[in-house]
Amino acid sequence: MTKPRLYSGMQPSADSLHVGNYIGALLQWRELQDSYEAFFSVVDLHALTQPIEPAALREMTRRTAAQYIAAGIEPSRSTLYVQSHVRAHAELAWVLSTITGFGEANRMTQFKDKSARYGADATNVGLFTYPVLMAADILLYQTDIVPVGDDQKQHVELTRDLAERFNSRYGTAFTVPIPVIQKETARIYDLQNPASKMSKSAESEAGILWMLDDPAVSAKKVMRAVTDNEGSVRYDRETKPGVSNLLTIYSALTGRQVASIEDEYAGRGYGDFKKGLAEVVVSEFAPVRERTLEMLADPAELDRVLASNADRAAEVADATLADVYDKVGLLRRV
Ligand code: ATP
Ligand code: LTN
Repeated sequence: MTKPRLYSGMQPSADSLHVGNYIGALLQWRELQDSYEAFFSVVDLHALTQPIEPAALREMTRRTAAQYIAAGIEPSRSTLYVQSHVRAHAELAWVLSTITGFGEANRMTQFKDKSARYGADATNVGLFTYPVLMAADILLYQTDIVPVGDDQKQHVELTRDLAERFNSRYGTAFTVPIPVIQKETARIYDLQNPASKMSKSAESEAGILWMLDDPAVSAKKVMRAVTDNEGSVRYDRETKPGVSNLLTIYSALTGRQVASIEDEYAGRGYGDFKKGLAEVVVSEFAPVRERTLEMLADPAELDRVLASNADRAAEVADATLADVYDKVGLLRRV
């Protein structure tokens, strides 16, 4: 029996992924790759919408791919590739842009936020059409489910609208995908500022646990995490956001229930709790970091794996694109 298809991706916008990316995305991807035919991309074309040095982009693309693999995405089982290696993405995005309303694109809140932050002159058209490229990513693979964070839900809704619009205007070419939104418990906050989510683009590094941090640095960041004055290890997102965030990380990395961790540390101080968490973090990420660095030491081998996965992806993507080109009436080249 054929498995349903899954698609997801991340931008190569930092040298290292962080614990939020790991818990909120990679852990679930790894789990889902058994029951789905999964496609995971490093969306380098999307990364071009932000100012980025060419050499740095190349390096971050390899590093992101290596971290997917080190975290357990298996390139022999799932198709793990670089978006720009499959030309159909840019081509389908063009066709989809011609059925996307200007007003419809203009309602995307991520674009509104980012363009407000940068100002009109620093905002490029690529940022505006970003969700259309994302729709192309998803629709090329006849995707059934798209696991994403809450912030991407609107983009997947747009993808559904575009798929339905195309199918009814030109005949069915696309599977209409369903967004699978991660639970609130999968949201990780900044260790220094537990009101905002841990983010690659945060101003200070102190609250971000990078997957590739030296273990001693990770431990130090955990020990310095912001807590509160109450002194009891207890989950309460409202009044104890710092401690609750640490409990979430502890629970996600060990698979233990929050209540059992609370019990273990009942009557003990935050120092003990943080020491325990630092050990958990280090034992989870030290091997991931080592595997990543090993792969990065042999970039030619990594590039070969990415190339063969891109071939596999292109086979699926090209078939969808050919069907779309036919349906909209582009003359077939003989
Ligand atoms: P930025 O904040 O700079 O946009 P980011 O760190 O949020 O970057 P993305 O590339 O937007 O990372 O997200 C990649 C994946 O990681 C997405 O599936 C997203 O939902 C997930 N993710 C990112 N940050 C967190 C977080 N703090 N907690 C849980 N999941 C997260
Ligand atoms: N926009 C997403 C990254 C992304 C994606 C996708 C996610 C690009 N294409 C297709 C799922 C499916 C982000 O910023 N996290």
